[in-house]
Amino acid sequence: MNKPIAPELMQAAESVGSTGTQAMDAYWMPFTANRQFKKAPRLLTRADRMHYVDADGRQVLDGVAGLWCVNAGHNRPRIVKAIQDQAAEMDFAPPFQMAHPKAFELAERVAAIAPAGMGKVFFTNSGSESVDTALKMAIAYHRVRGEGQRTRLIGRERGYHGVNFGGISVGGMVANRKHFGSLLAGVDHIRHTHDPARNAFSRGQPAHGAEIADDLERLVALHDASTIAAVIVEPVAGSTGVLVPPQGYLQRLREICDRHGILLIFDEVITGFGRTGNPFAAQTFGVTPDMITCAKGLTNGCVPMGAVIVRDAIHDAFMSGPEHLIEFFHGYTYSAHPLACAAGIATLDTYADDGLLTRAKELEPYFADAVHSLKGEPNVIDVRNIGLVGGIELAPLPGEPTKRAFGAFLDCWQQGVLIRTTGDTIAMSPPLIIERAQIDELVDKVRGAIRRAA
Ligand code: PXG
Ligand code: PLP
Repeated sequence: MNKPIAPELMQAAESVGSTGTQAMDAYWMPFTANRQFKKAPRLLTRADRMHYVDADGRQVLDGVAGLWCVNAGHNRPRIVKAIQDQAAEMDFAPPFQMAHPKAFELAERVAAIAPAGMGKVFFTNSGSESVDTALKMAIAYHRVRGEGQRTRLIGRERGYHGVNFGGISVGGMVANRKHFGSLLAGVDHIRHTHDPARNAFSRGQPAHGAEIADDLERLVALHDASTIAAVIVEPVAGSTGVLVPPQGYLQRLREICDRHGILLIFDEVITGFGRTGNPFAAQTFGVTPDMITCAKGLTNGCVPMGAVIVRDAIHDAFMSGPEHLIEFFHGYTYSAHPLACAAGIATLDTYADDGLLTRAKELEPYFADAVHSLKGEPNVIDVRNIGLVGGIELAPLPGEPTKRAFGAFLDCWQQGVLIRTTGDTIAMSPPLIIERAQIDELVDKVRGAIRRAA
């Protein structure tokens, strides 16, 4: 299914012009070393299926699904056409006290693939907005039930929950927090699950660490459960370097939350839409949360969109006051944007046509063999995998953390492969349409880069 990029596309890419002529002063780039980048820019100009084309006309194999989002691969005709048609039919519809049919249709479609009992869908425009929406919803939920003192939010060390104030407050990445003042009040964190001493080079879920979930009991003892609204965790932590939950850990977290009336939120911005071999990681791990935050793969990354998928009972608790009153004072101008809804519906159609929401399960053994073949390469201190996600942790260069992995990233880029690095971990999360030969190509080029980074 992955044909090489057509010659006419290649030609068009070349005509875009390389990096020399474009003024680059005005664009302040996100999460980027701006000055370094602008000295040697890496520009992408086209994409099709498994490949990008860069500004010099080179083909680049996409090893990260853009940024963990293009799960069906690039430039899928059905999605392209849906967006084009929608743009011509209706550009925008106000989402407050008004709606359009595709918003309802997409919500039904998302609910249909969500875990049983999670039948309500609130739309946002990104993962960060989904997270802040879910946190607000959790606090408001307790309030409408008469437990307004449950306001505390619990995150986890090494968590990533986007960049808005709620998300960085419950998040656990120091660089994303330390510059931004006092953050939200009333937040605490449970321990992360990364335990290389016991779990290095585990295939799939590590054997050790279910008991780390008991750290939530420590916070209950400290704050009292009656003050805690919700716990938010990524089922698989992506941005902090692919941390797969230990066997039994999520079950234990669920039990503790249930015992204390605390809501459990799974942040599935990365794991949603097939990444772990099921529509959601909740299904892969057999644990149903109270809310799922998602984004990215919801529209195949084609139009910004996120969502919070909610247990029916939580939604229903809001539906108690007078019918003419707004139940939840929250929403975005672009919630359920028509272009995003059209893209989302066509994306789910594409996933269904190609069997992509379960394809990662079929490919997992092959992918696992490939990434674990990197064990023994220089400075590889851990390999982690689940579904179509792989993390390769390298020993940092002495005194220069992140540099070795970033060197490998640049090396891969030169070889025509796009990967992601975070700290000294290389992350791979290719589009779910990847073929076995392309897994080999991806891992072989990463192997070469790791050897050269030694
Ligand atoms: N939660 C999780 C678990 C995420 O992975 C967000 C929230 C925020 O989503 P938005 O759409 O606001 O970016 C994310 C996003 C990386 C990387 O390289 C990962 C993300 C974003 C940027 C880079 O690991 N994940
Ligand atoms: N700031 C101002 C002044 C606004 O009027 C609005 C929305 O109306 C916003 C921020 C929020 O924008 P959005 O709904 O796109 O998140």
